[in-house]
Amino acid sequence: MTRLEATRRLRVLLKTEAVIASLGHPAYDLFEAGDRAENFYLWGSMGLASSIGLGIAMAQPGRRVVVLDGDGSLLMNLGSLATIATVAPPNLLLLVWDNELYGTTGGQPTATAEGSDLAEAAQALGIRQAVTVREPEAFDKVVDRALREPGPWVIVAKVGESGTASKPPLDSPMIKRRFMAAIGCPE
Ligand SMILES: Cc1ncc(C[n+]2csc(CCOP(=O)(O)OP(=O)(O)O)c2C)c(N)n1
Ligand SMILES: [Mg+2]
Repeated sequence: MTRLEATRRLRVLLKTEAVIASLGHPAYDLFEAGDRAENFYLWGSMGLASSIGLGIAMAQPGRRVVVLDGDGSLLMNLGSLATIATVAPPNLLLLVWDNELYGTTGGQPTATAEGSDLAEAAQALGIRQAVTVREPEAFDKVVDRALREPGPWVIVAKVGESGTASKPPLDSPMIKRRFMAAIGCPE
């Protein structure tokens, strides 16, 4: 399963969820899978998607929040898992696209290529519902569950590269304004 295939599978399950995509390929694939105003595409701030998602989940407990992180990005901000475990927002799903690479910058291997296990790290830090999936059917099943049942959830999806060419507009203020309006936040 490539990251784009997995993102497309997620897209069909989405309703009003806020979706925060980490910079680079995770954001490009989310845009390619289907733009929506509730999508927040990062163009920088590597590592901070999970922190942003945590804040939104805390501010809007009545809305599901999905974070699409990269393995390299989450590794830069691993402490975020401990904060998520401590705050334990039931409406947060952290989906990690683990391609074992810094794909966006040319494919340098990350620590997960050497065996570091991000789902085990999440569990060790106190997030009970943390799993790794590899197959599309298992992905659909656990994501569907995580969108309905209380979290926090961490789903590490082992994915291949996608080669997506399209990108969201390089206009962060517009992306922010549109997103804030879509989730009903005054600026
Ligand atoms: C602080 C910081 N360091 C490095 C970069 C350069 N950079 C942008 S995307 C990226 C790779 C991200 O890897 P990952 O999160 O695994 O996502 P992938 O590209 O593999 O989908 C890097 C190193 C950056 N933008 N900011
Ligand atoms: Mg990666």
